[in-house]
Amino acid sequence: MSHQKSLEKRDGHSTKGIFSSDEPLIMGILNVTPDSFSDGARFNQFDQALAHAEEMIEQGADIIDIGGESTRPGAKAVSESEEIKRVIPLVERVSRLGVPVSVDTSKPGVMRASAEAGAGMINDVRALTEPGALAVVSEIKLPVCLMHMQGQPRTMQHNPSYQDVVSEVKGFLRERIAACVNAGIDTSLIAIDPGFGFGKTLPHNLELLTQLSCFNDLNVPILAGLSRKSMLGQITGRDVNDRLAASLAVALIAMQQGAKIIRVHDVKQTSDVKKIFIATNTAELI
Ligand code: 9MG
Repeated sequence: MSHQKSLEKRDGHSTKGIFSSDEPLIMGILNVTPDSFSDGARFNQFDQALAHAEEMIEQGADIIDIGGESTRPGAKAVSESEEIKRVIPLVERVSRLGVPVSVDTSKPGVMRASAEAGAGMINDVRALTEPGALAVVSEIKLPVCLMHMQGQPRTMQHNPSYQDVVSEVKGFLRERIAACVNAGIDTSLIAIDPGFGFGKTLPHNLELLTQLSCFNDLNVPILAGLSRKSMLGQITGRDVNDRLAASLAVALIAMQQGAKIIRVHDVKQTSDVKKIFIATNTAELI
């Protein structure tokens, strides 16, 4: 059965089965922060974002990840009401396009509003550590991705330090899975993410990538977000808009290590990588 068919439908929206796919899923990134648009007017931003979501779905996105607060190093926080204003109308509209919408947020109020607007998943870079977040996700019963971050976006790249990055990140994620289960969240609704670039140096990121398969024994799907990240610029010397080849290379490495969701900007090209990965991993060919 194809992964599309394996996605369950609830009230017209694909939800629970989001993590039951055997094939890697492509999560297309849709940022709705003011700096992600060519024009300042809000209605124009909405139209541009919607058109971008439609394009990514056409190109093979399995999930659209909508975020209204930048998590880049040095980024400023936004209020809950501003985040709701930025993302919820789009969540409502994009949810009708036939693929699950994930909402990249750490705020319980945004999580609840997203569920009401038809979102199919929560992507939390703070792994539900904000007060009230665990309770809301337990109540709304949406799949959730728990990401590791050392520090906070504004300062996280100042001096990241670990004794053993893989075991510390894994230990944190194991604890957060346990916290979710204690709060009543079913393990079938949980995914994890080591958080490439979130409070990590290049050697930390490389260790996590080359040992990503170590996270498989947490028995929940792994999400990997490496697309255009600065670690790729550090390796190749290329500017953020010139990191496609590097992003595709690390997407394939992540798939080969067992990542089940790949968060990317370049959906069309990553879809081809996924096809190559599937073709070289199907039983008939082995
Ligand atoms: C929102 N966001 C930015 N980078 C990310 C990453 O690597 N993983 C996840 N889950 N979310 C991210």
